[in-house]
Amino acid sequence: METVLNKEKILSEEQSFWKEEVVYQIYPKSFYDSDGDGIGDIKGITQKLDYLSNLGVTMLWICPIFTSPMVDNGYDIADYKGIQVEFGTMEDLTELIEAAKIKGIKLILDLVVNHSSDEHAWFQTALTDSNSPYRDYYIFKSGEAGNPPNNWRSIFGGSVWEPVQNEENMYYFHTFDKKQPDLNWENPELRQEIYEMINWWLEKGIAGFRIDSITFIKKDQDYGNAPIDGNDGLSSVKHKTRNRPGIETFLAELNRETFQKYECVSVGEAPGVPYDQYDQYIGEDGYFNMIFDFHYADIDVENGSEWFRRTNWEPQDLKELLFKSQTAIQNSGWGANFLENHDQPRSLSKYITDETYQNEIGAKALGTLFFFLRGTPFIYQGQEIGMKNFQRESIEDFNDVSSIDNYHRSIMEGFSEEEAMNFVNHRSRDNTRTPFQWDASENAGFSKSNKTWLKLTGDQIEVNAADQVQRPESIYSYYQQMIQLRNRSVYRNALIYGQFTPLETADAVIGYERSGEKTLQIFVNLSNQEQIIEAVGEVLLNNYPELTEQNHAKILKPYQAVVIRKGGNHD
Ligand code: TEU
Repeated sequence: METVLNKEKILSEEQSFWKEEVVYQIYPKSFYDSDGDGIGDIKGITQKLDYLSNLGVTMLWICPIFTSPMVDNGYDIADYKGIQVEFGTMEDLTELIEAAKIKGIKLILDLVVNHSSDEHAWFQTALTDSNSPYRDYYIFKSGEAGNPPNNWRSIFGGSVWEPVQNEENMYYFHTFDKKQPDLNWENPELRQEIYEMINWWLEKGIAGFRIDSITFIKKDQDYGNAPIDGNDGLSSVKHKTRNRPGIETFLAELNRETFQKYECVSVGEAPGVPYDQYDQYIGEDGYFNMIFDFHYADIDVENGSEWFRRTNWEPQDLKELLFKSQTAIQNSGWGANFLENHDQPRSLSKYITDETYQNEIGAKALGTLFFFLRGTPFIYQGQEIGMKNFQRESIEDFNDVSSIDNYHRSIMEGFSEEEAMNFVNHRSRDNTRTPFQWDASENAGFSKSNKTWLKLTGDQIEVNAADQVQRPESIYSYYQQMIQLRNRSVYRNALIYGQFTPLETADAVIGYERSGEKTLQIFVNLSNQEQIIEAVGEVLLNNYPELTEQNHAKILKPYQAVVIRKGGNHD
């Protein structure tokens, strides 16, 4: 495997606090419900800080908690400086920030500025008064001969254009749901309002932001039609609005006016950025400290938002994508590594293709694979106890707008209802949004009442935190050990700042090296067959009780994963 490494960059690897963090992502609606309304809340997070601190994480990313009609569970913000009632109050948030700080845990929030909610005061004014300055905070356009201004399809299905009531032939633009109108970044006043809001939050003492959908803020100003790419006669909005020329001006300004002024962390959600542009995003003067790369997260579908185009991927494909990603990021800057998030299915169900191993062995193997990559690891709630996808039978059981859209689009593309349901079960964003499984009880200990806003996954008897925290060989305990090894052992320097180098292995094994003062090798067998590896050294972490040696080689059992200190004791 050919790897081009920027040696100078690696030698001068700069130390930064955000490179050393272990981040835990919280979907607040589903984490812990402290007041019995069936919806998780901020106090619920504060009450579970011991659990998080015992796990060893050092930073929390909390998905949107701002005032919102909750059409997209908070990614539709009606007041950027308000807290959504069911999540609690600003006092609750301040209390959480303080309590977390005592435990050495920082907090980052979600910054959603590609769009707002249609219930935001700006949009309401824009709608009711077409002469108001707020009209230009959004994107309004006249239709063409009774049709919308163009043929773009929104990410959640249907046209990106929604007719404006009581105004003939007038539409507003939305990349996502129609209740999420896009903000018009071309307007300098709007941009200043956004920067002021960001700085207001940073002054409050949060450690930074994860920045939502940020590659969508620049739209091709011709607003021209694009080639039809589906049976609905539309063309994905991505072609003309994702990472488009001109975005560099907005992103550079955003960085200059906000993040750069603070000792904060900025993590961009940046799908659609080609590797040859990573320098601009995460290079020395990059717009962000790090970005999420989705190239391998979406390995099971041809296009992240079209779940009916499933692929038949092999471990070798994942390996190639992963190495390509790591190499590109290493050449430019720093990455944010993840197995799961609130938009993805559960990793055990996605990456472990033999169901027999969608268990503690499989979960630890995947943990090992991602956790020691170069970059800051992000653990998504429930991943550390091996939560899996559900199997729903009716589309009625879904809350996620994208699941409902993909179900109907699959049928429109010619698939049966059964096939459509199968696609949605595999990919639904609800898979990672079900209530956290705290214990084996009927509501999994998620809420003080028996209510839950979303149906449980249902396997809390086998998979729950109460069982795992007290069991030394559990997935949770294994994650504790991984965090310990990365952040608090003599291998810290190698595992955080060390160089990433791919290793030559059998197709089904992913192997890589992290080298700093010491050198560690990570091997993960992603198949249900035994695989031979060549490695010499002390085993530091293993998801099986032992590692078989045979004629100077080592044999990995199905889905076995090991971390080895290269060369043994004298290295
Ligand atoms: O998601 C943006 C988005 O487009 C993702 O669906 C992305 O394309 C995909 O993950 C790549 O595989 C963000 C939020 O994470 C999501 O929850 C929101 O629904 C969306 O923005 C709108 O705010």
